[in-house]
Amino acid sequence: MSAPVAIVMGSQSDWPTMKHAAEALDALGVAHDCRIVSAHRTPARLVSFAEGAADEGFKVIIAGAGGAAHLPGMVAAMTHLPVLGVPVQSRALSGQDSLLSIVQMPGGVPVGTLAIGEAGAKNAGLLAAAVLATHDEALAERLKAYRAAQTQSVAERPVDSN
Ligand code: RP5
Repeated sequence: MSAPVAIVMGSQSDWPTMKHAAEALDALGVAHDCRIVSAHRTPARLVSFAEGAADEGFKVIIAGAGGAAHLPGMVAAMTHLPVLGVPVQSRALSGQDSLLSIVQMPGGVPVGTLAIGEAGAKNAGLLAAAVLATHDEALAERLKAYRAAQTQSVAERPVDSN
């Protein structure tokens, strides 16, 4: 069976951020396929991926990019699958360029946009799992256990770290 989640990113340089989406999915036992798909450097690969994503068996796509981050919107334009966008933190503008590029989609072609950087990537993985869990009771139970463990890990009082 093919992986239900595709994680695509515009560059190898996005991987240190996007691997947090992969790690969140790993923690929940959700298979995923990670690929570099650049909207401007590999446009033919972008079209091939986005047009074929549903036929490949993907159910949710996570797309991360930085700067003029048109990748998530272009993917969303060519598939009916839900697309979760992750703004990668850029050097020049700290990811605010990425965020605005991804979040400001005109009405009609949605991209569900997460926070800038690692937190956004992690939450994209968790959100993709939550979408899949609506039709997968075992995954829903793993997601509940993940959240319960997270709650348990929070101490009631702070301690000195040194
Ligand atoms: C975007 O340009 C990528 O998503 C990346 O965040 C940014 C910089 O890419 P590199 O120059 O590091 O390859 O396409």
